[in-house]
Amino acid sequence: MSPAPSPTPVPEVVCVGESMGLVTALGAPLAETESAALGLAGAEGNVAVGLVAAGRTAAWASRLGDDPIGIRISTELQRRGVELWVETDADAPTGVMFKDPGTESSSVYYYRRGSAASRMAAGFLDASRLAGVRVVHTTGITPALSESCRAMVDRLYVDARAAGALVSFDVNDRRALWTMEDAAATLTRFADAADIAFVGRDEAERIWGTATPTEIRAHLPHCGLLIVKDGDIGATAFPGDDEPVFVPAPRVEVVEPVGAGDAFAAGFLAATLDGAALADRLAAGHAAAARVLTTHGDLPPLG
Ligand code: KDG
Repeated sequence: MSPAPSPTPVPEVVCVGESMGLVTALGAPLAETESAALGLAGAEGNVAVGLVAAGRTAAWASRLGDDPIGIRISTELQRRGVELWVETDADAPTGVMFKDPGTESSSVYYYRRGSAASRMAAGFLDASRLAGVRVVHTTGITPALSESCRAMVDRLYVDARAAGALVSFDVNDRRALWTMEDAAATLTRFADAADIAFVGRDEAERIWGTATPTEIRAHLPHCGLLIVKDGDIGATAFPGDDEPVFVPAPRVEVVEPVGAGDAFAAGFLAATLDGAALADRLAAGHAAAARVLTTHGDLPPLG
């Protein structure tokens, strides 16, 4: 009798959110350029890639259109070792994003309303699939996509907890997606309820008016472990009632900043799974972010 097939191992982290085709202007602004690079973007998919690059196992859960951009995204994520938990939608397209790159900040333009991923809804991810998963990661982009996505994130928190997984949430405010009022309230709710939350000091100031890491902590008192990133200065972790831990950022020559926050989250979560000390987890976040800051893509270079 042949042995029973071994069960598929459960990924350590499941990252839930939209990935899109990415068109980046080359050599001149989008309005003028005749050349562009075609790639992919999407915060949660980027985190899954970063986790795999750091030696962990990760799945990306989302929906894609039945189109070449969807195929491109799934092929690229799979090539980078990410497990796909993906539904294909025959009636809605894969979203696309255009980018005018800049060293300080890049301008982005979305063509994602009504996308296949925006149709994620509560129950999209069957709770039973989360058994054995250690971390479920999503970002503030996902609840901004649609009402049904927001309900999906609410359910995800409940199902992840029931499965014994940590909930990780990166605030990632994307101004173009929703009103400030909606963002401020919804991002507070999800960040405060997370086991691990990441937020940029500057984005927190923009959405909540909180100037310092301590003020951000006071705004999110219930979050299990709050990480406040302050650009090239460094990052502070606020663990429960314990003293905060600050680790300065390494000096790097920034080529393009988009994707660095995702890389930071991936590095931090990978070190968390390794059981590293808090300062080392922050340092791992900085090191991963530095690799993306010094290149043009959203993703760490292959190889
Ligand atoms: O996080 C870096 C980009 O990939 C990301 O901003 C794209 O998910 C994205 C979005 O919605 O802007």
